[in-house]
Amino acid sequence: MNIVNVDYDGLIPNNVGLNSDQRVKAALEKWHPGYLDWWNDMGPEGFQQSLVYLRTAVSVDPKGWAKFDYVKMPDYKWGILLAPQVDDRKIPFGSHKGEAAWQEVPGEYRAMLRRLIVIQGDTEPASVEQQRFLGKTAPSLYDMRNLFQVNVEEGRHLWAMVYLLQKYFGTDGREEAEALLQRRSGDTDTPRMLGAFNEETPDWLSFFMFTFFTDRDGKMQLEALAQSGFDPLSRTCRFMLTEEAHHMFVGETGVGRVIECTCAAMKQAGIQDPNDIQAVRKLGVIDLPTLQKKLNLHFSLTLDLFGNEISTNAANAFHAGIKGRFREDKLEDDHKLENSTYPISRLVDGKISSVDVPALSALNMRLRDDYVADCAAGVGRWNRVPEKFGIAFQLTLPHVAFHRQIGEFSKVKADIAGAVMTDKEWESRKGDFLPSDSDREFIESLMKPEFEPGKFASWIAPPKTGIDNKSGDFEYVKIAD
Ligand code: BYC
Repeated sequence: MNIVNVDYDGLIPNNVGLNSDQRVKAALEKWHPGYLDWWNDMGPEGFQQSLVYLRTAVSVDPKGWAKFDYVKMPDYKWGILLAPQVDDRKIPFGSHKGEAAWQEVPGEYRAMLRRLIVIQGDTEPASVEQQRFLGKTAPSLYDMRNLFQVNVEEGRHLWAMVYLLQKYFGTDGREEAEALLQRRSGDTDTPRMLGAFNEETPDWLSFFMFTFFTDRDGKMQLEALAQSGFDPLSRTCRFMLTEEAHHMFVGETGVGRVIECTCAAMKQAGIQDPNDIQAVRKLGVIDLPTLQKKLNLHFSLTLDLFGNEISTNAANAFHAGIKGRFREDKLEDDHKLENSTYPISRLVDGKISSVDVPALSALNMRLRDDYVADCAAGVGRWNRVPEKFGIAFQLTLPHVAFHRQIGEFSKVKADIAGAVMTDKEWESRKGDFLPSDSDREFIESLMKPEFEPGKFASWIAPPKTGIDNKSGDFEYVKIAD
């Protein structure tokens, strides 16, 4: 079998030799119709017959792994692709550090591994469900195509997790694979597993913020799982990360283009004060303070995805060699952490303080700190745009205690600078920090579709370059009547 190039002959493109694994092949072929039913019911609404200029993974060679072509989304080739196996790979951390990486599930860690794979798998279809109505208000065909690209790849990431469940977890794996198609984002009876994946993505600014912030949690979690001593999980996540980069590109450039459009319109209209919200909104663009509120919302929702500050689950997963740290292989310490400490923010006597705790129990925070640093770098890049236009406004990340539902800070109300406040103060000031109903209505009023090739809605600037180097007026989606 050629591990780099993908076998396209069967129903399920793959580089895992499915043809010689009849049991798993049959299980996946049985799961396939249910997946397609889910995609047709819960995938992008109104565009299933349209031809979309999509990239499909045809190889796992980093030098050239994708091809672009027009595809109807239900005909997309959702395949199973693992990064090539590293010869003689060793478990890089935890109590088994230095032992040969596992090619089969170690019995004692089976439940822990299954849980992590199921949680990861659950987020993928959830995001498709959250974004299913956005096509109808796309600000351009370019953006619509990017949305659908993200959606089909999240679908593929579900396949990636389902492959692991079907191949390595027997009957329970099959049951979990079925359940992944049953849960629904936002459903009161059968919600998705993690909070942020049950929120709505009601408009395109939310979509861009989601792909910047929440897909970046995806990156961090996948990086941590890519370090896993369970080699098939590591290889799966490594290839998923290749695709994930584009999702964050969509978010970062999407928000960047919104800022660009706002600043250009302000400059042209001679508006100096970014806080003159009404004047800016009259230009048909999104004012920067509202953008900041959207940022506050998505950042805080995403922080919850890192779990609790002190976590025995995280300590056990690291100790077991199942889930590592961000870029574990680049860190220089003993990779066991049994005698180390790590500083985390905690509430002490009602005040937020830094406290040293055992490093093993603080691994969620370690990953979250790496995440915050990664976000801050992106926000810094956004801030170059107002600077370029000479507009005195800088976006900032709110304090980690702001607007939290999980962990230490869910017990208190804090403002964006991290000052603890009473419930009453919070009620009266939350509209300063988070989008209010009228902010939401304003954004919604801008969400008018622009489906003419090469044209863009009033509130977003065109991209610097096209996808696959296509020209500005390229018809990225041929919309079916
Ligand atoms: N919502 O010990 P703790 C992506 C639960 S995004 C609800 O702190 P742990 C993507 C927790 O399950 C990446 N419940 O938990 C992005 C536990 O419950 P049990 C997705 C929550 O395990 C965009 C209890 O609280 N991948 O790929 O250390 C588009 C105790 O908590 C939440 C992963 O997350 C929450 N937010 O940390 C598409 C990787 N937080 O078991 C895709 C896999 C905690 O005691 N998951 N709880 O009943 C993990 O590594 C961890 O399970 C978590 C939680 C980081 C999620």
